[in-house]
Amino acid sequence: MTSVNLSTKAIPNWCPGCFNFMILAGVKKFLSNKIKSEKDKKDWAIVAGIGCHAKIFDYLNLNGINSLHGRVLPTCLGMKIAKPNLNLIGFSGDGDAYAEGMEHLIHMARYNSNFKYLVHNNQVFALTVGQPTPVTEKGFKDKSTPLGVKLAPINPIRLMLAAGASFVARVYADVTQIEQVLEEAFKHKGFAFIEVLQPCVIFHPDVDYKKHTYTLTNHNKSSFEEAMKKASEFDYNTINDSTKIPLGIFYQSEKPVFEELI
Ligand SMILES: Cc1ncc(C[n+]2csc(CCOP(=O)(O)OP(=O)(O)O)c2C)c(N)n1
Ligand code: SF4
Ligand SMILES: [Mg+2]
Repeated sequence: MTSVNLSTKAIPNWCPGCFNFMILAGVKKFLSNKIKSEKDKKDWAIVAGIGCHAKIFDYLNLNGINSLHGRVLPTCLGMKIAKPNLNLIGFSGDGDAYAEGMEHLIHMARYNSNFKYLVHNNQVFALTVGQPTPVTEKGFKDKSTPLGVKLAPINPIRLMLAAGASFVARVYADVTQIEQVLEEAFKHKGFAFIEVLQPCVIFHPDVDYKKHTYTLTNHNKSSFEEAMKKASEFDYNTINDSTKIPLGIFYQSEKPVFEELI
């Protein structure tokens, strides 16, 4: 552990019980093992979008850019082109990543820039009081959509696999899971897509993902077909007694890194 101060003076103002607290704690635990002195901090940076997830930017005492909604990925890419050795983590919400930022997400799988990307998926636009996003389940109602969502959600894990991402993982908003997946992601050379199931206790409170999750074991993460098969087990739409949500690294492969090609 380190004596480096990773906390800013800002007091987190997420709702009591918000799982963003777990993500923050997991990220800090990971960073505290990597950053041993104040001087080391210059090698690290963070980027966040706009939303509840993005407040993490205010609480982590690191350099970076609090970017625009949906623009975390091009911001990260620019930073990596300017400083290829920077250890960089991007933070998005599901709205940020899969709605406003969708086009960047697909291209980043192709570019394979060497940074790590956490998507806090609470299946709603939480900061703007809970409107549905592209991953909200069919039938979900709120004031903006009183007759309920009519479309099935996208499956971001399948999408990232199809787009050619070289590291595709999903974890629950749990301190140890976050720390461990970041550890693996930073060993990976390239873009690491990590989705975090992060229940929003206010605007999407009824989903008990956790009791349906299980950890991928004996899974061949170099097999694209295996990864697709596992990714298809959960459709982000239905949660019933037989629902199973696999967690872990679905897929990992080697591929050229954009900033090294240029
Ligand atoms: C281009 C743009 N569109 C819309 C908004 C309004 N807006 C701010 S936060 C937000 C919701 C963010 O949702 P998500 O990315 O899922 O993050 P969460 O709040 O759920 O963590 C929206 C729609 C904005 N700031 N900029
Ligand atoms: S609205 Fe939801 S995501 Fe935002 S701080 Fe509250 S519980 Fe967390
Ligand atoms: Mg959200």
